[in-house]
Formats: sequence, C-alpha cells, structure tokens
Amino acid sequence: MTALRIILGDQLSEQISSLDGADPQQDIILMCEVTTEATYVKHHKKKLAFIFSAMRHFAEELQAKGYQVDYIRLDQDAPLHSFTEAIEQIFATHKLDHIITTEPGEYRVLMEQQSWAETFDLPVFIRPDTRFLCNHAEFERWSAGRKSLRMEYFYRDMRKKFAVLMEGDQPVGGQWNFDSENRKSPQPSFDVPDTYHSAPDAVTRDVLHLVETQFADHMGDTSQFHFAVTAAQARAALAQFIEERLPYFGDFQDAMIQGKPWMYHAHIGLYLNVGLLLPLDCITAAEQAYRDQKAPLNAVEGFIRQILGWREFVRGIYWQKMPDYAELNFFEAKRALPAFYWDADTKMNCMHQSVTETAQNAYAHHIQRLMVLGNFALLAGIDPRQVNDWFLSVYADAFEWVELPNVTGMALFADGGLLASKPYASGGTYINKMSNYCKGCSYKVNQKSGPDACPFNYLYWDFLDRNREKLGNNHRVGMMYKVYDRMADDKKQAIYYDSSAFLMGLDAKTNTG
Ligand code: DLZ
Ligand code: SF4
Repeated sequence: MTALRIILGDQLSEQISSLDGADPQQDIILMCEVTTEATYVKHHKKKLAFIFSAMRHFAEELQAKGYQVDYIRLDQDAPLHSFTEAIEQIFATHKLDHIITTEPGEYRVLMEQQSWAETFDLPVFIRPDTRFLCNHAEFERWSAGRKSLRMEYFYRDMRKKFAVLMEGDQPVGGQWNFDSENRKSPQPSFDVPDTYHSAPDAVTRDVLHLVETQFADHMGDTSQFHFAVTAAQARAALAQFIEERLPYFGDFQDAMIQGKPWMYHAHIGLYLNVGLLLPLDCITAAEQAYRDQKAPLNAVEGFIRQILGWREFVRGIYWQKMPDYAELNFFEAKRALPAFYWDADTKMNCMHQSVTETAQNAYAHHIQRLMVLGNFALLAGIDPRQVNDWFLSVYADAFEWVELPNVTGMALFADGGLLASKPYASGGTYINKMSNYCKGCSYKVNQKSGPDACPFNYLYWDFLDRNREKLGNNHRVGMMYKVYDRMADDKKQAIYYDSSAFLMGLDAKTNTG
C-alpha cells in the first residue's frame, strides 16, 4: 500500500502525525508552495519568505533521511493554485492507494482536505495534530456545561495534567498566576538584548528573490531577513531568549519603548506555529531556568501560561466555534480599516510606531497588538473581518486558529464575551503609562477634548456610550458607565463631537484612498 503523505507549510516537524509509520521506500511525501495560500490574504513578504524557506529546508532534511519528497515550488513554470491541484499533479505520475495528512490550522483548509476523498476517489486519513497538548475531545469535555470559558481554569488543569511548575498538587510559589507583578512601566534607557539573527543561506536567498519578484505589492520588504528557518536554528533562538530575555520578560511584558520592537518577548511564536519548535520543549526549558535560579517565577510562569494555557485554550475555542466564529460582530462594527494600518501615515505616534515596526519585522509584540492596534480598531468600530484579515496577513506567527480568537475574542470582543470577560478598551492614559510613545506624539495625551486631544481619550468614552445597550449590563464595565454618567453635559458633548469629527475624518481618508 503506497501512501501520499501531505505536509502543509505549518506542519514542519518530524513528529507530525502524517509521518507516523511512513515507509521511506514506498511513500511519497508531498509539500507544495501554492499561490492561494500566499494570497488569499496578502501575507507580509517576510512571512512568506519565512514559510517557504522553512518548508524548503524541512524538505531537504527529510530527503537527507531517505524520504521521497515531492516538493513543488512556486517558481516552477506553471505555479499551482491549491493543494488539490498539487495532488492532481502527483497522481499524473504516481500510483498511490491512499492519502494521509494531519488536520490543518484553518477551517477552510480542513474543508479542502475533506473534499479529497470524493475528488480522488481514495481513502483519505486526516490525523489529529498531536503537536498540541489538548486534543479536541479533551477540550470538549473541559468546556461542557460551563457557562463561560475562562483560560485561567483551563490553564490550572493543564498545569496539573503536565505537572508543570507544581509542588505535589499545589502551584509552585503558592499562586497560579503572577500577572499582577508583570505590569512595570518601561525605562527608555534599557539596553534590551537583540532578537535572534541567522544569516540567510542560499535557500533563503532564493526564496527572498522569489517573494520580492512575485509578491511585490504585499506589505513589508525582504531586507534584513533574520528569522530561523530550521529546527536547529529555532532551538538556538529559544535558548537565546531563555538566557538573555526571559529573566525580564515578566516585569516588562506590557511595556513599549519607541525604537525597541522586540523588548523582552520571546519571538518564538512563529517557530512554534510552523512546527520548528514543540510546545513542551519550550515549557521545559523555561521551567528549568526557574529551577536553576536563572529566571524569576513571575517571568517563567507568565511565559509558560502563554504556551500551556492561552495557546491551547484559543485553539480549543477556534475548533469548537468554527465556522460561525469568523462571522461574529457583536458591536455590528462596520467601519473600513483605515489606510494607516498599511502605510503608518497617521499622527497618532503609538499607531505610527506599531505599524512601522510591523511592516519592518512582520512582528509586533503582544501589547502593541492588543493595547494599540487592536484597541484602536475596537474603539473606532472597525469591521472585525477586515481587522482579522490584517492581523492574519501581517504577522509571521499568525495562522487562523490562533489569530482569529485573539482578534475577534480578545482584542475586539466581537464574540460578545465568550473569550474575555470585558472588552480590552483603554484611553490614552494607560498607553502613556506603559510606553514612551506619547512624548513624541502630535496629540496631547493629557488633553481630553479639542483638536489636540489624544483620540484614544474621547474615543474610549464614545465607544462606551455608543454601545451602552450591549455593555450596560456587564458588571466589569459598569463602573465606567457610572463615571461617564456623572460627567457634565458639555463634557459629554465634547466627547461626542470630537469623536464624530475624528471618525468622519477617518472615513473620508479611507474613501478617497
Ligand atoms: C500560510 C501559508 C502560506 C503563505 N503558503 C503555504 C504554502 O505555499 N504551502 C503550504 O503548504 N502552506 C502554506 N501556508 C500555510 C497554510 O496556509 C496553512 O497550512 C494553513 O494556514 C492551515 O494551517
Ligand atoms: Fe497614542 Fe494618544 Fe499617546 Fe498619541 S497621545 S501616542 S495617540 S496614546
């Protein structure tokens, strides 16, 4: 029995379930670069280069181990448009009995995989993705009967299940979560260690050229590409993080400093999400750093929570709620995404810096995404579909299973509170506390109204006022409505007029391009 084993661009791990039991002599492994995957949202150039280069390196590694890999490149004479077309091409030259693949990270691709049995009239085995630490059935069991799904309780169960940071049945340090220690304000004088750099080899240089020529109109450029593209390099990137940045990761998790795009974050999400790193390896390495007294508990716990808790939790939600989840729009937000999400041409310095760094690096750290880019989209009432497409295309680590719940659920509250207990909305004051962006801004963060006032200030109240019907009963937001209701009428009017003028200005700009 000869199998066609298909490995997708975010399944680049020798542990991938589609390789289980593979016969290197007989089976054909198919990997393909296809135009639809690169363009259905216009992925950032550095993201495309990263994925294609990592795919090509992984194919070479499998070949070196004796596997027969059929690798279809985008720069062949007639580029292929879909995975289905690639399989057709293989069947033209090979006789195969069945198809084996691993479930994808996107509902759209799962639908495509499920169509293959009929299209090719063959058995198709779609195996679970065992790289994840919580499978679909376990998540169903955990969520069954719960009124609301909160990561914190899921995370505690995962800590117990994998015996991570535990002393018997109690959490190390007597507390499950140390986030209250993780909100220190930034010091611009910090000498933040650089992110991992690897020099592009010949394979990567070929890919960079391909991307520059075929995807010229996508965001970003290919200069100074330095991502890891093999598992060995990704492990070196992880080790560098653990050694140099993890000790400070917790304290300054929410801090933003102008000109320091990487801060003390890990920058390993992209490697985890394509399979160059495995979750338990990252968790174990961080726990070891704590046990060796190389990093404090608040940092290590915070890092582990992202991987063992949040990452698995959002994946559970994604598969449980798709396909409807992609359509949710709790606030009925309809505004078009402003052009400055692409060209950074805005006087709001926090937005300008965050978009500029996104364009440069296909990366922005967690708090830029949430407190600046996502918060603005929430307050301005931007259509969740457009916001999701933007986040999915511009970040090298973004795949739909992780991007959609983070944006629709966490940043935009477009799921009405399934994932978060209240909208992550904030005015300029909090951005100012956590960053030094406001110092270099044309707007004044301390002004609440008028043409020079920080737009986040009035948009925050206007957002609450506009959505009173939907949020009025949310007890976590109730306090803020009390504050708003106590404001003098002229203050409320100023909020309304400043917001209307600002939003009209946005629309006018968008409509004229
Ligand atoms: C994101 C992406 C891109 C840009 N290109 C490819 C590709 O050419 N070939 C491939 O196998 N996978 C690619 N991917 C990743 C797929 O879109 C990914 O499998 C889905 O996002 C589902 O997780
Ligand atoms: Fe952003 Fe407002 Fe600060 Fe300007 S003043 S950087 S718009 S928060």
